[in-house]
Amino acid sequence: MKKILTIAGSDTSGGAGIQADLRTFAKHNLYGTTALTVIVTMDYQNGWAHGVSPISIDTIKAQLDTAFLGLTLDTIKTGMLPTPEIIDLVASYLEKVHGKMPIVIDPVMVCKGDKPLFPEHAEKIRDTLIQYATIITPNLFEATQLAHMKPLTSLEEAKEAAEKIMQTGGCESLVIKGVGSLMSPNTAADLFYDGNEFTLIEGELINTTHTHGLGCTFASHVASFITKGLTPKEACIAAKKAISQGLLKNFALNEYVGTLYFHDSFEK
Ligand code: PXL
Repeated sequence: MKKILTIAGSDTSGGAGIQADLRTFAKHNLYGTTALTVIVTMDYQNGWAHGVSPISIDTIKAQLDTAFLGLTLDTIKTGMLPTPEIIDLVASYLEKVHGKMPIVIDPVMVCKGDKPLFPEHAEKIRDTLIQYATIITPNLFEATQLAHMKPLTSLEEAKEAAEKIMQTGGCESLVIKGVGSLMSPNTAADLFYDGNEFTLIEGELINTTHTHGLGCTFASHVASFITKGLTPKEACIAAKKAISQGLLKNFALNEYVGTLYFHDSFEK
């Protein structure tokens, strides 16, 4: 059975993080293994404010040694890496396997809202991590930060951001999620770029705020489809379809947050 290691955080509410990752891998009949970087909690009595508790470096290292030394990995996916030290540690492990297996980096920078988890988060991810990626999956905010640009306002600017990220970061490919919201009329398009050509991946526009965990789930689908033999571009197209199906059946977790349903199975 093919194995994916997710190096990511625990979302106690269950919609995002390793909970979303493992659920998605399972839907693909892939074996998920984890290195937990942080535990995220939510304060129900305080507007669902997020608490972020990083795991100690020693414990993360022990988990990474477990996976890298003790398991035969096929693919690696990263999610929330909440401190510069944790990013450095993860990068040192990715360096060892760079070129030997696909690496999918979801450059998670915020928990809720638009405040990065620490100052210079984007620079740290860009300068330390992205060079090892087969593909990175930023949303509009993350792409803006990684490209060091003002908030993106058009598809042309999104393309400029993609080129900048690739030049400075050095990833093999990237997909900027949600560029359709910059287009008129609004669409649900994502922008894939492999350094040569841009592909606009259109999806169904589904009007809901129940989108918690969407980014983690998308990146996990991408990692899963790549593990099953699709190219990064094909994987993004397939992941987009899977996400649309999940969003059509979105549901509320409580009055603050809702998430997407997970479709029963995703064959290639
Ligand atoms: O969606 C970003 C994200 C990633 N990882 C974890 C999270 C969240 C958002 O809450 O909790 C663990």
